[in-house]
Amino acid sequence: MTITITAFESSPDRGRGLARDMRVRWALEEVGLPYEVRLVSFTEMKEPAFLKLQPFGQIPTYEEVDLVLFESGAIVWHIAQTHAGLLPGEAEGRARAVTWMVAALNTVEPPILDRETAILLERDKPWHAERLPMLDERVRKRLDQLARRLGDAEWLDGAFSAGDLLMVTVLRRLATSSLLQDHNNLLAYIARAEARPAYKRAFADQLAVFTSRA
Ligand code: GTB
Repeated sequence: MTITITAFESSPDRGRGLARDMRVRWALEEVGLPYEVRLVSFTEMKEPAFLKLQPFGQIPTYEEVDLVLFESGAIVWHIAQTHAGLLPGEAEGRARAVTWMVAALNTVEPPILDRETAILLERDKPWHAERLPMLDERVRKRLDQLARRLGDAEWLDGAFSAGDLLMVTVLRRLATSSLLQDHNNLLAYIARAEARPAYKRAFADQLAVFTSRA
């Protein structure tokens, strides 16, 4: 069974693992599935052939025999559901891990994205300076809540799960800001995840796309 995913041919993050193919690569590495990567340009992503795979013209996509998936969360969930290593065996533990997957994408990521979008695309707007502190505050609130819940635990709910995988990829988007600095436990949580061999393999592979062209 060949699995093929798509990733940016030229990622704006220059291989820092911030684009969403990183989640899928990492999940595949965690469960030990081999995969191929098809690199796509921004132009290709908007062409009809790609839109058949991903109606919004975005990476990542996932192809496995006749199955085509998009949405990084759905792809990670599919991988986690069909292979051991990313979800607990018992039903309640699985449901809690899925809850953390959804929390990462639905509750923690949106304010982080709003802030990122404002910084990248709205700097020239007359209201930018007034809006940014409000966006910072929304992120801070989520980080405070998450840090309180994580406490001294290693992972969000027992053993490492797809919930941690998604949460860490979301938190990493704040790496260039100072917002994480107030929470040593979140910094340690991210570092613990980044130390996993599967994470390291996934990171190295996506970085190689950039360094092989530099
Ligand atoms: N909800 C979808 C999912 O989770 O799969 C969102 C997919 C998505 O946003 N894909 C982005 C994309 O294809 C790449 S990951 N954008 C091109 C477009 O929309 O035209 C987002 C991203 C891009 C770049 C960085 N970076 O350079 O730091 C970080 C994150």
